[in-house]
Amino acid sequence: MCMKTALITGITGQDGSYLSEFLLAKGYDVHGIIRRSSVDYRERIAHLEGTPHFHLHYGDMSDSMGLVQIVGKVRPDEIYNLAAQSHVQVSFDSPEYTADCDATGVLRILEAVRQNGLEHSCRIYQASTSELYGKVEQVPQDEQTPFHPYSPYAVAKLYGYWIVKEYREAYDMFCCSGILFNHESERRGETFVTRKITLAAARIAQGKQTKLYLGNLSSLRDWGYAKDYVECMWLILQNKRPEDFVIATGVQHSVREFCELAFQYAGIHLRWEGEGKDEKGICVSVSDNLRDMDLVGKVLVEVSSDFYRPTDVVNLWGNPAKAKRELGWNPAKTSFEDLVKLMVESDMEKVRNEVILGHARTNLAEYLEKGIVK
Ligand code: NAP
Ligand code: G4F
Repeated sequence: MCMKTALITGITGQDGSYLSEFLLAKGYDVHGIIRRSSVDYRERIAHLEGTPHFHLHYGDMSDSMGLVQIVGKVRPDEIYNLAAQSHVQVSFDSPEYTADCDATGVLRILEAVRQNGLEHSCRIYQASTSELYGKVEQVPQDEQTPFHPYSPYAVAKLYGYWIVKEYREAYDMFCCSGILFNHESERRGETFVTRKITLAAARIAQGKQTKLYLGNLSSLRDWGYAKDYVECMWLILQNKRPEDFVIATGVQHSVREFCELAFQYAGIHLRWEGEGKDEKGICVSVSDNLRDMDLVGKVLVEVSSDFYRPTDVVNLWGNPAKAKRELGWNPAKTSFEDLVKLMVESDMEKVRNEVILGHARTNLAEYLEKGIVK
């Protein structure tokens, strides 16, 4: 069988790293686009570098000339466009950059394919998002639910969604959007709420942090496991017809519930007191191994308005019926409980083995205070 070639933008991200592993295991020749940076820090794909069939190219979603060149050189059978400024809160601070990367960037990829004459041979997956539903008009959300984007990030991604649909219809290209609901993992960026919580729970349980500050605890999400979701990206491109799919678990939880369970897996039982910005998570008991840590009765979680957004999406809940029926994808492979557990276990281990570089990255202030990093 002839080896297929895939090009992944955003290969250094959470999803890019899992997708690379998935495609390499399927026998693909995998090419990825990375950004030049002053620090060569590619933690998520370091284990793949130097292996056969894994290649990296410098490029940027804001640089169409570079993208045209890479696509022309690689001549991929499949492109997975995962690169994005993916943080919703950051999109309020950098709206123009977010639009350039997340909206116009999609157009640049589509045009790079067309300009290299690959529009009828190359299939394109676009990383779309449940954020498109935004200020939701229906729960749960499926492929027919109207969009109501509610952040600069979501507005940019909406352009990506429509330009993909437009190129599919105008030029008969096989390009599709996966409307993915939140998916998390041990490799999730540390400022997304789930990872922020599991890392804090692990650090508090090991005496390396005293408190966790969060924003809206009542926000509801449909959280799945990233490793399960990359399979679906691939399935969408193996489908007979180019179509868009909602990818979700169909189960919804609040930030508060995620937090409570994560602390529980770290050996800390929380009780909630107060409401809104005055709500607090207080330690009511600890597991035997944490008994000498003096945590009981202490406030470990507080709300800070720093983490509130100008407009927040608060009720995401996906209906994955179409993906289940037409792609044979199993949305129930990893339960919410298993997801939280595997993230906490991984962070417990990481915090235990924190080396100076990693520690300085997550807690520079503490290291400066101790005089280890000048
Ligand atoms: P992520 O961890 O933040 O990774 C984003 C990737 O995009 C990184 O490799 C990053 O490179 C790259 N990137 C950012 N700006 C770029 C630019 N200007 N040029 C080239 N590369 C650039 O995100 P993720 O969680 O893996 O998500 C992957 C995609 O799915 C994103 O498009 C995201 O918006 C979308 N999505 C994610 C979720 C989710 O819950 N995870 C849900 C729905 C949709 P650096 O490493 O250099 O920063
Ligand atoms: O973890 P989050 O930052 O993820 P968000 O905004 O849902 O975006 C993620 O999922 C999208 C799919 O729906 C992707 F398109 C996007 O790229 C990204 O991967 O926040 C989740 C919820 C929000 O309602 C937020 O207001 O948690 C709430 N939250 C409460 N406290 C917090 C915090 N979010 C963050 N990041 N930090 C907090 O302290």
